[in-house]
Amino acid sequence: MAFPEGFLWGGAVAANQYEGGWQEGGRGMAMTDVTTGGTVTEPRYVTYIDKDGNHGKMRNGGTLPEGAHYAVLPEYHYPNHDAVDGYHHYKEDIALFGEMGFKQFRMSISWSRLFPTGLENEANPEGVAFYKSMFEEMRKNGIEPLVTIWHFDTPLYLEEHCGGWENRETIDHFVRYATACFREFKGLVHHWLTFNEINNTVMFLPFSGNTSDEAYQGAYQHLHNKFVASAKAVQIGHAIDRDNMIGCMICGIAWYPMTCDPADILLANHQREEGVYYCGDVQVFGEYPTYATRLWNEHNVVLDITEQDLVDLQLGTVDFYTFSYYMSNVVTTHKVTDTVKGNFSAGARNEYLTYSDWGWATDATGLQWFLESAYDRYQLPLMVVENGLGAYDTVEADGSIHDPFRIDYYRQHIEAMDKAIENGVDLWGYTTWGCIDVVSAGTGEMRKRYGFIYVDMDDEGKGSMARSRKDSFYWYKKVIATNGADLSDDFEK
Ligand code: BGP
Repeated sequence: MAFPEGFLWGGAVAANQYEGGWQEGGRGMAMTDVTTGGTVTEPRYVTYIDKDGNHGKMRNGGTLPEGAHYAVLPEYHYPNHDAVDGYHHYKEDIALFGEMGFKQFRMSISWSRLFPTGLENEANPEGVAFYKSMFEEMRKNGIEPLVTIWHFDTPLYLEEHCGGWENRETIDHFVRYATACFREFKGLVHHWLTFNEINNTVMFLPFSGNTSDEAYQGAYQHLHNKFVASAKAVQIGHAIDRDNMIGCMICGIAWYPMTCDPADILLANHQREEGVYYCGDVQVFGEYPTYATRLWNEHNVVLDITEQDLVDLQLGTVDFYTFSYYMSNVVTTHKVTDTVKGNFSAGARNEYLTYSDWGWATDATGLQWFLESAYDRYQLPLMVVENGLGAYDTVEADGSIHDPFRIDYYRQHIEAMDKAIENGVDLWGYTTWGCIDVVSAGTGEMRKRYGFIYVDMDDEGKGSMARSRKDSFYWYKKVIATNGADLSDDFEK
């Protein structure tokens, strides 16, 4: 087996999907607090009260009607409010991660727990104390934190009253927040990621139902502002602690052409550029790639970019490249008869692959392809910081949970990483997604479970929040103990 000594095995969660405690410790609200639960076919909605006092809902990414304000409405369930109550269970959870032998735990800081509206000058001491305690708990268990500074949770106040990421001023608010993170957690954290799946803004725009030029204009400006915010944070993070390593995080979908028709090959390349490479190229190389002009022209986008922005992008390039990997998707210029129906997956069905209950293609070879092509392109250390299978779990009468399908999924993907390392890829770590069950980001469901650790909580918010070990818990523990050498089905309970 090729995994190097010191390989960072572990798992990942995000604050809004894990913590809960939405009104505790002085935390302010985020968009996820006004987002309902959905299903694989029914989208999640953002709720509001309009200017006449009527209750309303809209697709995430939509624009609030004139005079309306975001609101929590009594007729809906908001799964992120309590999530899986990591706010009160983190010590127990980190001990379980320690028991599995985690070397690294990826989590995110809730911006509005530190800066409730986003406008404050100083970080909220209760929020700071909470994360310090989490990091200390990790240290006790021999686990290195990998901290995502932004994981889908801009303070709601900034979104509602300040124009969110389309407004340049959000850059300064983010920089103040990131600076507080680097200062307060200096010495406790050395590995950081600025923005989770930064490329989703453009790659997933078609799922919002609005692909007008105006929507692209907003999305590309939003991204530009995040690139600058990230680059400034990188510079500050390096200045505060020379030991800080700061990376980017890209949603790593492998895009394939459906046929060998040259038009399909070109389409797949263009899709990779727009959906995946655009962001990584700016964050790694510190400047916009040649094809950016083509992408902007396709949608008549004209960006507000200052001279200073260009300098910042150059000075704030990332130290390593990380990505999530769940699936591949297929594109074609030909007529498609068999389509995929899932949340955040679409297009032609790939006849060589199997699909999860949520319509995501299981494709471990795609992970090897992604690793090899990303390393070839960037020549930076890589980490796979999310990977996993969202699936239904059944709790047996004796409390055990058998999840051989999850073990199989992980085995295939670990073998793919192993091959990529053998082929020369400098891969530092692997954090599986939702190492403990969390609220699904895409659908808001609890039943779409990823964890090695089961959480007793359902889609209606009923459950004891008790934690229990699935079979995959014991299997992953063995994988880590053997540094990836033993992926067999044998494991001891
Ligand atoms: C990524 C997100 C995560 C996570 C994961 C699984 O896009 O970074 O937050 O949730 O996808 O997606 P889902 O929860 O929709 O199954």
